[in-house]
Amino acid sequence: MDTSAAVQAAEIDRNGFAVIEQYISAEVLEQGRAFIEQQAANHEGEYFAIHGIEALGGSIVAALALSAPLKETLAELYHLQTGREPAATEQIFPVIRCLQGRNGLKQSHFYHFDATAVTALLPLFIPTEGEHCGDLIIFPNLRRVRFNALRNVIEKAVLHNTLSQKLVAFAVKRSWLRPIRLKLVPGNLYLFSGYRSLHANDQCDPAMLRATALFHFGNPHHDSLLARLLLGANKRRAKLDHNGLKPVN
Ligand SMILES: O=C(O)CCC(=O)C(=O)O
Ligand SMILES: [Fe+2]
Repeated sequence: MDTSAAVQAAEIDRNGFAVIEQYISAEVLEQGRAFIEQQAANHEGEYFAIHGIEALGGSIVAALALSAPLKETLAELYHLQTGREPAATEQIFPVIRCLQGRNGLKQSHFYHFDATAVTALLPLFIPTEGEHCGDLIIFPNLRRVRFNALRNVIEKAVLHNTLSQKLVAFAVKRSWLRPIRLKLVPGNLYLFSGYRSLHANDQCDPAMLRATALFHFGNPHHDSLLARLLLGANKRRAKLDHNGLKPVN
């Protein structure tokens, strides 16, 4: 077994996250930033996200999503967390999110569980000035990975609806709840169980850019029609298949 994955899995269970410092070199970070800057120029200072390997084609984020070492780490974490092997066809689903402008504020404190068991977050641009710098906020490991799709859907309906999201955001902003707040450092890789942990990002100054790459891996409900119909809205909106690739026409 990969011992570093075992250590990371134990840290995720105990502390809610694990971090690999300087996961990418300064040079690769610069390439990632250049890609973000190019994309940001097309979005007039407002929030945008790009989903899937094809849409991210040629970028360093797509290259990481296709890299064997990252896939091995995430597959091992999936195995350690769920006791099962991921589906043989499972691929990493990459996303970049760029918060800026007023719309960026609306995308903050948007508490959710991910569809996939393992989430790796690679910050590319993080504001360093001001009261709010877009910290990652995590309520770690609130639930177990469910292999029963119906149970997952019911749990999500209870924990994960507009009202509960607003309540959680309200309570966090008033410090009534004290989740983990991670000050993100560009180039580090943050690992957590997005499926088990309610999470969101804190807001940041609308004049600043906050850009993160997300690598989602291991959908426990990959073979469930029910889950496909009711969940995975992001991918449906982006007209991508489960693995983030354009379906063949
Ligand atoms: O950008 C972030 O800090 C978190 C984004 C996230 O949780 C997601 O895209 O699933
Ligand atoms: Fe997430």
